[in-house]
Amino acid sequence: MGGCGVGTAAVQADRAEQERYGHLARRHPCFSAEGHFKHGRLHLPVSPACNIQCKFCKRAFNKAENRPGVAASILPPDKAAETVTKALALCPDITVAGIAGPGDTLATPHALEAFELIRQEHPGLIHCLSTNGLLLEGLAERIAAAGVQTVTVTVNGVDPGIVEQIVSAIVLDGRAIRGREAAETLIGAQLAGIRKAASLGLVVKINTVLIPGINDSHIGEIAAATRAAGASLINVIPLIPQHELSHIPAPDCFQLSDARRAAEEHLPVFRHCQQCRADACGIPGAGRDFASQLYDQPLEETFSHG
Ligand code: CLF
Ligand code: SF4
Repeated sequence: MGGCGVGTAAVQADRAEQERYGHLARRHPCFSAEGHFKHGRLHLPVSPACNIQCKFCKRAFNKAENRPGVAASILPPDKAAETVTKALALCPDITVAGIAGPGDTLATPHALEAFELIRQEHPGLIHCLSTNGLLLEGLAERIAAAGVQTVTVTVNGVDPGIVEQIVSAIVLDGRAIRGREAAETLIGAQLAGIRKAASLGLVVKINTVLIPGINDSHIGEIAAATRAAGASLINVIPLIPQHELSHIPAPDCFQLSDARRAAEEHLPVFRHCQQCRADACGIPGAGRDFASQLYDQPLEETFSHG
């Protein structure tokens, strides 16, 4: 991953932010380079369904692919705590229990139920939740009460004209919404959710999928808007071309480097993302994954991806 020049304003922003979440970042593999190579994360694939449709998202259940949205099978929330115990036996360096899918973590109650159970048995682990943000504002208090300390919100645009090219529909209060209205609603919900989560003391990281020709000139605006809402860190990840966006080539390392530089004007940038599966288990920077030992279950034909 390419290194970039960092301006004075960005350096000052980095320092201020890192003072705010440094105590977590050192123990979290996705919030600091230091943590990435030393500490592990376990993903519990408890969330089967999603409430939006991203055009690049093809949900799947299998053990062969290594990318977000893929999990071998869905874990029942009441098995989460014992799965954490097993994972810690396989990889004692795990410091983070994360839930990142395979669907959206807030579209069903499973993730919060799982965190509430894990917290009782493993209170020392950082609880980390990743969401599309549609329901974040309304659930932020319950998320904080469940012991979650770090929240990742995937924000791929803050301009409805851009987001409507990325998200085809959302479902809110039982109503399917499409096109421009869906984009406007999602952006408003994400920014309100980030504001609420940050106001409760949660550390918010932004994940942004870099999609050439759609949001590649917009990354600085995403970082600025999410920072203004209270985000502390951003992770710009390259598109995996699939589904309705399979015709768009993945960004090359120059495009990725330019996008990260634009983001870094506003927020510290995390550069080590592994684009993990929703059932990943291990130290991301160490290149060894224990998911196949942990989740040796038959495949299920149901929803996937997150
Ligand atoms: Fe998981 Fe995400 Fe928490 Fe990390 S992953 S929910 S913040 S514990 Fe990390 Fe994996 Fe990249 Fe995610 S390397 S895909 S940024
Ligand atoms: Fe988008 Fe994630 Fe939902 Fe897939 S699971 S449609 S990537 S929010």
